[in-house]
Amino acid sequence: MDYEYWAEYLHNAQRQKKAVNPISDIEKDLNILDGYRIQERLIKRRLEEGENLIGVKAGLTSVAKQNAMGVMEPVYGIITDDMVYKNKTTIDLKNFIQPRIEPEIVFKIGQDLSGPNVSIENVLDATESVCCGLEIIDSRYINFKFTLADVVADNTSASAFILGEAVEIQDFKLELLGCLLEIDNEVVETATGAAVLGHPAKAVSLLANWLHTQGKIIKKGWTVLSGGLTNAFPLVSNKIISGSIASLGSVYINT
Ligand code: OOG
Ligand code: MG
Repeated sequence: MDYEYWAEYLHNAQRQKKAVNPISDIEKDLNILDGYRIQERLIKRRLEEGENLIGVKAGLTSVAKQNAMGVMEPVYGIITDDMVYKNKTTIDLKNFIQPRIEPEIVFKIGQDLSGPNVSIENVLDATESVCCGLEIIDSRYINFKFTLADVVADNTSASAFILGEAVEIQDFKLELLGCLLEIDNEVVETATGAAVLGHPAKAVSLLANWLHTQGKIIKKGWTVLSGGLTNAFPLVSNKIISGSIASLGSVYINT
């Protein structure tokens, strides 16, 4: 399989803001490892174009998402500085193909975190701060239709994210924190931290353990998106979207 070809295929779709057919339509045997090989090449291109890697993201970590997408396993992607949008600003939807938004608990890692056997406690010990985040996902595939391997190749639909104020990790229980997603002051989705694998730090631990199998670690200073707590909500223009997490505060954007 020509991984470079498929990386270019997805890279162009993103640059031209034009959704494409899933790779698995052509590559019938595409598996998850192929997906990661394509993702690696896709990211390499973005870094060569001047973006900087700032962390990683977990996806499909909530039951809501797993059911919505019909898959069971977490998937992982890379985040870069180009994906960061400022809190309380207006987002131009022309920069996206079919954006959707989801609230997430985001970790700032203060010490290298390497597998195997990373536990929730290890993650919390290595965490410098947490914050409320909104992730904008934007599949490069027509109508968000893909297999698990396809979405891995597409860097797990990573597109943009907005971070709230960093909060030092204290003795609050992340799994108990309530979360609201509001559009024009109307609550459209609710969840608790436990919606992500029972505890959002679980997603980070799985990510560290998976990276270990690839000879990689989660590095000090990285930002880690632990996965959408709710279903993702389609973004349309002229709305105010806010995500709030108890004890962590709120993030909002205008479209
Ligand atoms: C894949 C990305 C999932 C999350 O937090 O679950 C993700 C998708 O749903 O397109 O970012
Ligand atoms: Mg997400």
